[in-house]
Amino acid sequence: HTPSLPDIHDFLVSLAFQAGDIISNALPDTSGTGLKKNSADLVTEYDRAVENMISTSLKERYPDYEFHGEETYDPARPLTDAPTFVVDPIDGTVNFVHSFPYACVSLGFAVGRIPTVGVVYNPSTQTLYSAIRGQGAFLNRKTPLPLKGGNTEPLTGLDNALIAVEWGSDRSGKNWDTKIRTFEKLGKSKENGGAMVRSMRSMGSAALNLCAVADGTLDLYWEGGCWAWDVCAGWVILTEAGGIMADGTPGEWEPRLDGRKYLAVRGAPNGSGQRELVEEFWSHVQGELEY
Ligand code: LIP
Repeated sequence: HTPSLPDIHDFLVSLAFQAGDIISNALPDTSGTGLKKNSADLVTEYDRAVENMISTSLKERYPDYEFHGEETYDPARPLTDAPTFVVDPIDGTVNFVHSFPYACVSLGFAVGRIPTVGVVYNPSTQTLYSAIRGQGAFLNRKTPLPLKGGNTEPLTGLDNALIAVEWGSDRSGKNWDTKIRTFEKLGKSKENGGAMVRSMRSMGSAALNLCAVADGTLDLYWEGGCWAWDVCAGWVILTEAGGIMADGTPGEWEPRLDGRKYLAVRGAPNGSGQRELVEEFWSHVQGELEY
């Protein structure tokens, strides 16, 4: 029989807590062992151990579903339309290695490439975000998102917005130039042709950035270069909390799960100001992101 979405949600929550235990008891080191392509792109034994635990458990319980995970990704087997678990065992590995408390396990489930179930757990703060498509998003399974204490008023422009952007791990080439020139434009005063955003954060976890936009503590998040496993779970949480996901590249209202360029905006009453904020942001993007 076909497993129900609540069954999948609850199983992902239990895996998130098990993963959280491994992450909390870990003793990572910052010395540079486990570099992937450079000193900003890390993988630890814990990323591999957590992914292995998660994929083994998922294959046992849901043998018919595909698995797409960061540490076992094979470019020859891209994401398909089949029901697929899309998993990042530790999103924010740099933070994890430095014990900066903004890392999480990100467990998504996509059907027809549509993010359908999302579970994101930060063991440092014991914060669980989760959502099922069409059934709302919640903090710690009880409190509906967006949070009452978060910003739920209409969006009125980048000058009133707290936004997240990320450096990513590519530190050269055209994409890097595009990001840095965009960051400069976003921050600069209006008299000098900038957007004068209220402020920008680069906290180092795509999944937690999406959850912060979902709960209303951030207004917007833009990134190019991250992967489906970084965003699948957070995407469901975001949209179930009333937020919208557009493409990181100007003009694209229909982002792809594996498109590697994303622009998330928080919920607002009747979506008030959401599309305008996306368009204002796009007008400041300084070039093409090529992923
Ligand atoms: C990281 C992201 C981060 C992004 C990095 C990287 P990891 O995920 O969440 O926001 O800037 O490029 O993809 O590698 O820690 O799982």
